[in-house]
Amino acid sequence: MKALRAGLIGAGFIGPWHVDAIRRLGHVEVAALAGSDLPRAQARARELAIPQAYGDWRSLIEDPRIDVVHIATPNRLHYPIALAAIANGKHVVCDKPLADTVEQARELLAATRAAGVFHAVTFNYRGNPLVQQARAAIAAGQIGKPHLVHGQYLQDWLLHDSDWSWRLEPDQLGASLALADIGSHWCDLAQHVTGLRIAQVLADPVTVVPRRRKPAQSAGSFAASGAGDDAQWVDMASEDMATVLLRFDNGARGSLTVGQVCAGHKNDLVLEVCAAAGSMKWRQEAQNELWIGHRGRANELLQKDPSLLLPEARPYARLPGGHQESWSDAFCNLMHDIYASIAGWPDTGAALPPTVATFHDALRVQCTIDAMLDSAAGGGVWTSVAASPDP
Ligand code: NAI
Ligand code: SOE
Repeated sequence: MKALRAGLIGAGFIGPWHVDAIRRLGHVEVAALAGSDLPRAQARARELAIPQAYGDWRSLIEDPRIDVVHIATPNRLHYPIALAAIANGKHVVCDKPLADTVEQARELLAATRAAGVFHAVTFNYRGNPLVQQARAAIAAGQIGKPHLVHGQYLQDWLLHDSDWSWRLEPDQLGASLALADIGSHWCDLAQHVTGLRIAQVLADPVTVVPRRRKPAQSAGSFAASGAGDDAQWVDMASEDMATVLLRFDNGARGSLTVGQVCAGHKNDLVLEVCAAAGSMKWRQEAQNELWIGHRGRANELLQKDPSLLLPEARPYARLPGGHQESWSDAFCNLMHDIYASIAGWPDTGAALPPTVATFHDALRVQCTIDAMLDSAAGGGVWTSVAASPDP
């Protein structure tokens, strides 16, 4: 494979996991990092052993040595950075959500096509071996035609009014909180696993914590609550919880509950598909198990074990049975497929591995979240998801 050089923009929580996954591949160098100011970027680059630090993302995307730009900044920066990186001929790996609006996501997709660069969004839950097992089993007709696709994505790190993050600041987040931040993962996963498309939605978002104390210094996601005496009360504009009814393009019905104010749920993404001949359920917090439900015999709990998986899923289980795989292993699986695709680009374009969510997939998710917001703005009415162009 051609030796590639990656540059990371934004090195908070997820950025270093991009670096970890890239490094585990062994043939890609993480050559530069950009942060919001130079001294902090230099300190972070030292911690992560990255040779070059920039205090401005524009310098990184203008660096001719960089082949692939990884975007791991707050959401509102994804669009301008991705657009500029594409214009500079870089391949782009953007964290989710791709953009703030459907129009921006469409523009980014069109720009990648005009520039001929590789594009991916890290919908990383696709990288789990048992997610790929469920996908392959459903595609092979093992449980028949789905009629119900339902689940949840629940967290509790925003339960207290003293919990704070840039995700609560509209100028950094965008129009939506829970739906865009975690609902986006679920919508991608549900469509990826079933091969169906969410066609219509009826959404009921709500802001459970209407006012929060913004600390002078933000602690970041999943940090313990910590507003001190100097905190300012701020009114919340976005939803921290939502229930959504779904209609899929094959007539299947569904529902999604998202919430970041649900005590005890840390990163609790659950997807269940009920179909004519059986059901399947995968839970992120128990990611090494796949529940398979039967009508006429005992249910099964498939433990992750490469020797028991379908050929399509087996490569994603890197360890033997009984050796648990984790969130970061799934992230690495995704990065493996991304870089294998980039190495063969543009020839690989027509047949990307299933784990690779492109800007096209991300646009579809963006249209879905947008339809949910429109549904709520219209008073809770069924709303069609706008069509996205063919891949
Ligand atoms: P974070 O707040 O921990 O990190 C963001 C980083 O971006 C910080 O280091 C900040 O200094 C930096 N940054 C801010 N403005 C910048 C600028 N102008 N130039 C360069 N760097 C800048 O946030 P976190 O949790 O890492 O989220 C980042 C993005 O990744 C978000 O879009 C989020 O939705 C996504 N994410 C995805 C995950 C996944 O599972 N795929 C997991 C966590 C986050
Ligand atoms: C916070 O809700 C967060 O870090 C999301 O931004 C990620 O996308 C999700 O995977 C974990 O939780």
